[in-house]
Amino acid sequence: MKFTLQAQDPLSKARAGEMETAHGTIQTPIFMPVGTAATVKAVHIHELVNDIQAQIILGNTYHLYLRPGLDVLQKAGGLHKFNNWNGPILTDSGGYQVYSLTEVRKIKEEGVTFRSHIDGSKHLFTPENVMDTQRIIGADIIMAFDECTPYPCDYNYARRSLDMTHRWLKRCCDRFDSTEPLYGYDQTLFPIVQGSVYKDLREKSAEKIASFEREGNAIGGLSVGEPAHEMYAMTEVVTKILPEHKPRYLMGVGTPVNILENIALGIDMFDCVMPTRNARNGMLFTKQGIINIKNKKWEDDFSPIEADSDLLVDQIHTKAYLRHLIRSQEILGAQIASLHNLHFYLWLVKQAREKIIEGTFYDWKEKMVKILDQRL
Ligand code: PRF
Repeated sequence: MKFTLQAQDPLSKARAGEMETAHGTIQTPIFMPVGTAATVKAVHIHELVNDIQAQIILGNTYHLYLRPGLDVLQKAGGLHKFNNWNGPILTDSGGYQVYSLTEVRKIKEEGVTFRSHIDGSKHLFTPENVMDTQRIIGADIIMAFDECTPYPCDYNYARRSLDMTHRWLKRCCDRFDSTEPLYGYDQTLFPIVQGSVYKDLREKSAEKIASFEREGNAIGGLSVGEPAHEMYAMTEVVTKILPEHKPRYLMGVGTPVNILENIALGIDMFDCVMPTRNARNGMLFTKQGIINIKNKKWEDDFSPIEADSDLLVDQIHTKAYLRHLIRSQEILGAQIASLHNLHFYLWLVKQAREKIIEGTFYDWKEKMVKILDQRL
């Protein structure tokens, strides 16, 4: 993987860059649609490619390992062949899903034992087997196995957890570096900074993570319920330490405002279920602000979903129609709203990139934050 910095905003730490992966080039800052179970929920690959020009999607080790399982994925020739997405894929390691989705789990030095949320069966994830699994999935960017601490988190727990995440990282790197890609496409491993909301732990973790000298770095453990100002404070502490010339990925973030503020702090990559999950409940992100399409206000509004959008479904369908579909729990409602929201998120990061290149990012960001904080 190669990362080139192309521009830096004069009034913030925002940057524009380009990442070359084995399955194609990504222009940063970028948002990665979440495709948990080998699909971006309710969105067809054809739409990702043609309607919204997604540049990279995310997959989840935890879900893919449980279903369809490694046997099927390996027989398919990897996830790219299985779902026919030919662009870059990043997989999360399961180091978050096992904590957020499973109830019975035990975290030990060896790894994490948990019960499947699907059938209750018992499994063990270790730094080593999670590397092997991501090799089999065939992701271009694979994530280290970490512990994402909850919020709030006791200082001593956060410190001990962090030390274990660092020991796990060494084991991840050893396994990754002694194995090869299975399908002829290069893969790269990103380590993850943790440390809850404690400045000294974040600094210690960022220094440790940087010392591994991988091709990119991630920040985890944020957007887990802490106030936004604490998230921004931690991003700022960490981006000061992580190397300039490597991509920085802030995991699981966030709202449009969170994304803009973190771009301003020097983050290059984001992912979040918000645009797709909230779409299914009727929350729409627009250039004018955030809408709940289920509101009575839209009952007889026959204007397009978004008049100045270049997305087909925004043009040909009305707010009243989408309101009806979502309220009736029609599958098509989820499809239209998900595509609309992903289109908005990708528009937002593309705009950010253009403004950074023009040197006008900061003022534009301030203006957009005011608009996107509003609920219409
Ligand atoms: N670790 C991993 N994946 C994640 C997170 C993390 O801390 C987060 C936190 N927002 C989202 N996804 N491995």
